[in-house]
Amino acid sequence: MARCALITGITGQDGSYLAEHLLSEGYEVWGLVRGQADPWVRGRSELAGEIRLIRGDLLDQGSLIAAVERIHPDEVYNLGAISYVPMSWQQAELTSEVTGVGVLRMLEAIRTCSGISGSRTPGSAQIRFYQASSSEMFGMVDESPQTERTPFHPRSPYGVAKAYGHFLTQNYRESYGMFAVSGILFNHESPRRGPEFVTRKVSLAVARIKLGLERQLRLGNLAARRDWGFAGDYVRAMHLMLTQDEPEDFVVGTGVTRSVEELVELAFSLAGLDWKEHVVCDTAFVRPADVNQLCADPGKALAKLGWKPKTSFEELVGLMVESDLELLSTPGDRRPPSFSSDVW
Ligand code: NAP
Ligand code: F7E
Repeated sequence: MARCALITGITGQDGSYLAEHLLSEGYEVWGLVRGQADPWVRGRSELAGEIRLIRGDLLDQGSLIAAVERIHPDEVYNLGAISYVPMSWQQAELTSEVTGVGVLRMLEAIRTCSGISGSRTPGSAQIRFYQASSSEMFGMVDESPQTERTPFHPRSPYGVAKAYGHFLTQNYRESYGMFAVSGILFNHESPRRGPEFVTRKVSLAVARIKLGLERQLRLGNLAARRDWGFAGDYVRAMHLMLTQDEPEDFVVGTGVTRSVEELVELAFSLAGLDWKEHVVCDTAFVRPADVNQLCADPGKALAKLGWKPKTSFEELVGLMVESDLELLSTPGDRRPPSFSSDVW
């Protein structure tokens, strides 16, 4: 029988790539969707019609229990979150509830549906759980590169909420013997990235400027450094983590760090533009507390998972610029296709 996976955050960047990957591995894939509107995966997946949907919300414990009871998944990937760091200052309580306490609700849904009670019973839970932890937990780092043992010093309500979810996942593993793991993923991007994140903001602006639709791009901290990889590569690591014999946490990144300025320079040059003629620094985009630099040491993932990234930074930025040039050059209705299946 096909293995069955439930993905929260199916409408997001990673949800779509993970769903495609699991479908290609022969999985039955379910996605949790919230709200009343007819959901769709923002045209992100050719395979949208093959994904089954169930209604639920990380704010609503009952809906998560009902989803797990209905589907009986072999694996749960908790990707749902408020994931945009600046929003986490504007809606700190909501971020804590969704990105942080949402992890507790999902773990509790699995625990209760698996009939696990107070005592530690190793291996008793059949449902394997993946938590989308983040390099934002490292925050203000005093060692580089960062490993699974680097201490956390989160710099935003988002980073704090992720640290809570991370420790809780570890705690449920240790308390109840659940197969619950965290992937500490560094920034990963794609043509499906939300337009508010810096890579996509830049690739969209390059396309607009190239096509004469705009002249200026306003950005915040150009000195910030990130370890940027391709989302399509990173979802393979998520899946590999749930196929291990023992539940363990892994850092996933490329091990190479670049500044926002380097990103901008490359993206503009790919379109034959000089970034200095178009980019303006605007304090409106500077954060109350930024993470100045992050760089992964993915050594454990390379050695134990046999995972490694296939897409270079240059290829990634090229993909994004090319995709946005095509997107903005194409006239007509680019509304994405609907899911063909019903929503539970
Ligand atoms: P994303 O594109 O922002 O997607 C977030 C998803 O969360 C969306 O599907 C959204 O659904 C869903 N969501 C929001 N509130 C929810 C709620 N109350 N209940 C259920 N679902 C809810 O994020 P992503 O880039 O794919 O990232 C996936 C996960 O990895 C997130 O947890 C993120 O924090 C984490 N992460 C991302 C990165 C990265 O660089 N991309 C790095 C480390 C960790 P709607 O469409 O309904 O809003
Ligand atoms: O910012 C700087 C900004 O918003 C990257 C999320 O997926 O990765 C992501 O979080 C850097 C920051 O991503 C602008 O100050 C400058 O230093 O693309 P970002 P993020 O905050 O690193 C982690 C791993 C996650 O887990 C998160 O969910 O770029 N920057 N100027 C700017 N950033 C934005 N967004 N917009 C600017 O104008």
